[in-house]
Amino acid sequence: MSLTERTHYRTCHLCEAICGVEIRLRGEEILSIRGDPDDPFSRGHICPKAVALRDVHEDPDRLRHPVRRTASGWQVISWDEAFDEVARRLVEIQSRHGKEAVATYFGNPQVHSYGALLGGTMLARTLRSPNRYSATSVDQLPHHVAAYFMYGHQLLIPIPDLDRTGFLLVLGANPVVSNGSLMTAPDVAGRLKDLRRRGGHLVVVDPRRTETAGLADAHHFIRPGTDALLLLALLHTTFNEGLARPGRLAAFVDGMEALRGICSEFPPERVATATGIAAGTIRQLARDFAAADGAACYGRMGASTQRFGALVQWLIQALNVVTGNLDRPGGALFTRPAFDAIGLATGLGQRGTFGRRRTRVRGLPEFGGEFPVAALAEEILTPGPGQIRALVTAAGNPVLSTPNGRRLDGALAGLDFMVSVDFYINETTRHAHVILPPTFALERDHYDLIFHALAIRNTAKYSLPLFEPAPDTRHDWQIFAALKRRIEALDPGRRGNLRTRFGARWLTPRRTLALGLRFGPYGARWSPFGGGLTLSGLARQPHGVDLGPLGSCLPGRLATPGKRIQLAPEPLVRDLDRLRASLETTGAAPGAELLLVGRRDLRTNNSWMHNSQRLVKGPPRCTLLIHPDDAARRGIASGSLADVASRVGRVSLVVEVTDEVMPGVVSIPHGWGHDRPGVRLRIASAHAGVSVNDLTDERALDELCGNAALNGIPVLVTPAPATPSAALA
Ligand SMILES: Nc1nc2c(c(=O)[nH]1)N[C@H]1C(S)=C(S)[C@@H](COP(=O)(O)OP(=O)(O)OC[C@H]3O[C@@H](n4cnc5c(=O)[nH]c(N)nc54)[C@H](O)[C@@H]3O)O[C@H]1N2
Ligand SMILES: Nc1nc2c(c(=O)[nH]1)N[C@H]1C(S)=C(S)[C@@H](COP(=O)(O)OP(=O)(O)OC[C@H]3O[C@@H](n4cnc5c(=O)[nH]c(N)nc54)[C@H](O)[C@@H]3O)O[C@H]1N2
Ligand code: SF4
Ligand SMILES: [Mo]
Repeated sequence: MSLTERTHYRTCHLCEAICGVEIRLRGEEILSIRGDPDDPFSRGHICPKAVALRDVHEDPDRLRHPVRRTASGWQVISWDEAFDEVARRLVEIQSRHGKEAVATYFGNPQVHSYGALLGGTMLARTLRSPNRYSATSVDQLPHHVAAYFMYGHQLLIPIPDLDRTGFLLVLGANPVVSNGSLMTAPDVAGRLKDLRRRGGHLVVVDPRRTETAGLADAHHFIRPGTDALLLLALLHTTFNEGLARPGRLAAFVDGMEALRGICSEFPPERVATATGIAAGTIRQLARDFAAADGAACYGRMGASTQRFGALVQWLIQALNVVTGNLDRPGGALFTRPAFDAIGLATGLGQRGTFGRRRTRVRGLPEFGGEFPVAALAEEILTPGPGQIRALVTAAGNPVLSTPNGRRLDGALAGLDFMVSVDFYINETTRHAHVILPPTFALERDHYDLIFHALAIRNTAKYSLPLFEPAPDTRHDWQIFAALKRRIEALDPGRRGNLRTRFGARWLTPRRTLALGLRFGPYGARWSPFGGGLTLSGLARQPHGVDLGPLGSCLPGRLATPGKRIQLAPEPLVRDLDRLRASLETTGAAPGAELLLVGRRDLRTNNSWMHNSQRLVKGPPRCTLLIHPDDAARRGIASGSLADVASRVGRVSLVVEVTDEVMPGVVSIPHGWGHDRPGVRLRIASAHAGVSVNDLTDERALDELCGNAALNGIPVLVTPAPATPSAALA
């Protein structure tokens, strides 16, 4: 019998670049995964991870059925048994200790699955606990804070107009490797080369000469954590030299004079030592930025997960506004996505929230209904009313991804109950009492609710499932829905009235998507036959549709009262005191300590793709990068082992001596450290590496919003006396 060959088109959901892939099959067997040349947005581009979609799909370590932890190991149980047990335990703990005794943690892949996103939100609502955590506070929280205060909604984040800009200034991002973040753009490297080719400029500011810096006109080393000072000095020059030209924005900007006053305190000379960037260089950079025909300043992880992340994201916006580059082609613009969650939310008057509540132990503020995850361990470990006793994790691995992961690791071991919605037994889920494994991406449909809304072009694409779900498996949303129903059955008080009950049942993620598209900015609305987007129409265009470049939409799109941009929001202005105080202490003579920063690798995806042989093969990539001067001073050579110690922990790993990092700075990638007992990731454990988050510090925060400062951690580096095998894997 000859099996038919077929070709399937879909979006790779692994990172934010949303590349189109073409998957060729014979029967159920995947023959090849390539870039889809007919995807109008990615035009055939993919990275090595797309091919590993197959490895995860076929991974024998991937769970297909619920399991319960027993004294003699993991026991497969039925879905009914699993759902009943989880619902019973959660309700029991909440009725005994209060709603806040159950916490949730949602990880990054949640955002890459519309079903998981919508379903998870429903479950969290049913749990009614204020103790909600997610990967947001080890990532992009400062972007939301700046957007909330300046533009009125946490999701109103302007996106650099990468294909048309004349000048891209990049702070603390390495999109050539990360493939872009809060800037969905397949093939960033190609687009940056195009930028240079059309005469545009790329300048990168980073304590490491990154792969992105390799494509730039200029790269400047910066001392970690000092970007806010650099930005203030750039703004100083802009104001001082008459380069402030907000143009049409001036009609709806508040706070221009206040900002000018603030910046007058920060001439380039004042910040040169602290930042490590010469005053003349800062001045010239400000002039070049202001002179460009369309310029965008863009900052990501390095500019966000640091002590002054929110200040940095605010001042990046401010630079774009003051130079008239916000909301203009070639600058930074808001998107107009086909499913417009922001439009929906602002239409309903929802703007987001900040500081409505504080964490019990340390008093860290809530943002958008969540607490900073740096507080999770102490909320579990500290006895007293309100203590967290049970945890629901979904699509996350906080033991490897949040600061002082070892402490959290220990805290999870002491929980009364933990359930994880995940298909791997990893460093976090090994602590669960029950694991509920969802289907993997190839068995479900896909639409990027979030990343279309953060893209450099407006596009839309809907992918059908490639495979039928395996027998007796569940999608994420079905797992969440089943738990929700059982919790409500045990505690009918949470059910709501008839209407909301019916709504919750009827409004599946797919129907929500269909409605959102139909009544979105390009939607068919009530018309059954006329033009306009519908879900079924999109399904017939498997390469996706192009909806055009980003366009101006201000002031209409603003969600602030009176639709005005707030250029000097009070909470951010107040936080400058902390920055001023830091200026007194930074730039002092270098001590024994080095500052630790992170990095990413093309063949990783945070912590969870290391069980693919093709992604981990080759020399170890979890290494310590150190400058030759710093290495020589410590008697450390390339290939040897070094001990790295911080306030909270110590790791040993292989050294690479390189002048690509700034003197005084060392770099370790995150997402490694798979050698913990009980982890069932055979390939990953054989290439374990160490977890950088065993060094990062839960006390190191952007204190304004509680985002973790994962970069700029002081560490001591010494030659390692012995050779732990894990570090060599
Ligand atoms: N291959 C791959 N791609 C990914 C991921 C992955 O794990 N692997 N993860 C995805 C996710 S979840 C995200 S959020 C994005 C992140 O995307 P990016 O932000 O582009 O990724 P990073 O490589 O972390 O870049 C951060 C940069 O900041 C620099 N840096 C550190 N501290 C400072 C500082 O104080 N100031 C300045 N100016 N720079 C600093 C670091 O040296 C590093 O080069 O990547 C996504 N894409
Ligand atoms: N030091 C340091 N720490 C960092 C960073 C850094 O740059 N430096 N980066 C931070 C950033 S930007 C992020 S986003 C976080 C990520 O941190 P997390 O979101 O906590 O963890 P991930 O490593 O993304 O793990 C994702 C988990 O989801 C599971 N999974 C994958 N797909 C699905 C699915 O469809 N459904 C379900 N239910 N589960 C799924 C995987 O098996 C894995 O267990 O890490 C952060 N931590
Ligand atoms: S860049 Fe991201 S979306 Fe594109 S193929 Fe690689 S992992 Fe997938
Ligand atoms: Mo992230």
